[in-house]
Amino acid sequence: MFIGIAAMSALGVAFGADVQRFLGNALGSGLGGLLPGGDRFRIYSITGAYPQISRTDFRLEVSGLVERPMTFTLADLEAMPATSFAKTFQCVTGWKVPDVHWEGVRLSHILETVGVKSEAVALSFESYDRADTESLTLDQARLPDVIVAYRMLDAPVTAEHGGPVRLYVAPMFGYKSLKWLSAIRVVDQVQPGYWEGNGYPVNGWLDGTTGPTNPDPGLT
Ligand SMILES: Nc1nc2c(c(=O)[nH]1)N[C@H]1C(S)=C(S)[C@@H](COP(=O)(O)O)O[C@H]1N2
Ligand SMILES: [Mo]
Repeated sequence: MFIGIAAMSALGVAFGADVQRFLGNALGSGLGGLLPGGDRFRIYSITGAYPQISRTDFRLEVSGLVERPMTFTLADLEAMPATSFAKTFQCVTGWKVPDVHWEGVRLSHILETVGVKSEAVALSFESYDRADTESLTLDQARLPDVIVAYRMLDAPVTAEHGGPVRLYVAPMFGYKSLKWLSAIRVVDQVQPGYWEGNGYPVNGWLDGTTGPTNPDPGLT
C-alpha cells in the first residue's frame, strides 16, 4: 500500500504514495504546503501503521471523574445530536487543507451525557494505536467546534485518517486531533500528550484563534 513505509516511519511520518509522487522532493524541504495544489492531507502515524478497527468493533470508553462511566458504540455516537462544519485543517509544520467538512458529536455533549464531577479539570485522550495521547482542559473541550468526528471529507473517516472515530479540535493545530480515538479519561490535571512531549505547545491554538471569543462562522 505504501512505498518506503519503513523508512518513513523512522521519521514518524507516513505519506500516501500518490501524495509522495505529486509533491516529490518538495516535502523534504517543508515546501509541500506552499505548492499550487499542495493542499492535501499528509497522513501521519507515529507508529508507522494504521490500526484497523471495524465499525462494529469500535468502542469509545469514557471514564475517570464522571458520574456515569460509559462505553459508546459507533451507532451510539451516530444517534446523538450531530454537528457539522467546514474549516481549514492546519498542521503545525505548515501544511493546510482548506474547507474540510467534518461531522460528529460535540465533546461537550458527551461530557454532559456522562456527567463531569466537580473536581474534574482536564481530559486525557487515548488512541487505538497505543502510542499517541492528547489532552485538553475542560474549558477547551467544551468549545462548540471540538468534536468526536465520524465523518470527514464528506465520507466516513477512513482508517488512514483515524477512523472510525477521531477527535477534531478545530481551533487548534492538527496534532491535537487524535486519530483512532479509543478512550477519554476525565482527570484532575492536564497530562500533556505525545506531541507536547516532543516540544509542541500544550495549548495548540491556531494563530489568531482564542477559543470561545472567536467562534467559527461556519459552525452549524
Ligand atoms: N493517533 C494519531 N493521531 C494523530 C497523529 C498521529 O501520528 N497519530 N498525528 C497528528 C498530527 S501531527 C496531525 S497534523 C494530524 C494529521 O491528520 P491526518 O493524518 O488525517 O492528515 O493528525 C494528528 N493525530
Ligand atoms: Mo501535525
